[in-house]
Amino acid sequence: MKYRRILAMGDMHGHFSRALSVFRKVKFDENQDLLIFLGDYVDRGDENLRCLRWAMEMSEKPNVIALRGNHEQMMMEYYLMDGEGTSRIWLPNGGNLTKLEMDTWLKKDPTALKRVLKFIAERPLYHRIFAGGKEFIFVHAGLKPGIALENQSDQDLLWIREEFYENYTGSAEVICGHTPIPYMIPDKYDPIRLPNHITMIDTGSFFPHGRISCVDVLTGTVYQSDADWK
Ligand SMILES: [Mn+2]
Repeated sequence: MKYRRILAMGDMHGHFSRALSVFRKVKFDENQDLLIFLGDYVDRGDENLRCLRWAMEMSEKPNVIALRGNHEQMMMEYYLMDGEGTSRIWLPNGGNLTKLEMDTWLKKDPTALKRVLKFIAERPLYHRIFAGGKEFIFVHAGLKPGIALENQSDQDLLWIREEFYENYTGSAEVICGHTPIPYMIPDKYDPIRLPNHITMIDTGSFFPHGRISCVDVLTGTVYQSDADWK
């Protein structure tokens, strides 16, 4: 299918009003557009479950793909692995706020945990598409250079940073979240495109002046939440 726009939305991190702010501007047309969420719906915000449940709802639509981020990975391991894997680092990395919301929800509806964990487990770790004569790869964190997409480890797809940014030489355009732009360039809240075919779109949703960004990769058009939204 030929899409009118191929849209990628970056890390939300529990800032639902910012997510809604950018989504309204995008005016997503579910019959003509493709929308890919790059993961990290939860943690560090004050409406973590609203973001997660919105992603759950949206992912039911045929033209929406919701990837898994490392924060969903930590959350899933926290509930399933009893102190193993990344489960211990979830709470100190913003999971504490999500956990409080989960506790309240699970008191009211104990069956919700199963649905949440199923949703996270079913999330793809990347999405590849060919459009306009180009190859696009959407992924939360990035790719390990020199390794075929199919052979990438979950660890790299969810967590990699500098090794990818500095050494990636592939011809596919990679669109990723994961590292907030203001960590790389202070006070910058716009997506950036590196010379080696990498577009980074995590514009610091949990920063006081942060934004959530959505990019149409076919044209480079950028949509963003209002700078002063709440
Ligand atoms: Mn993130």
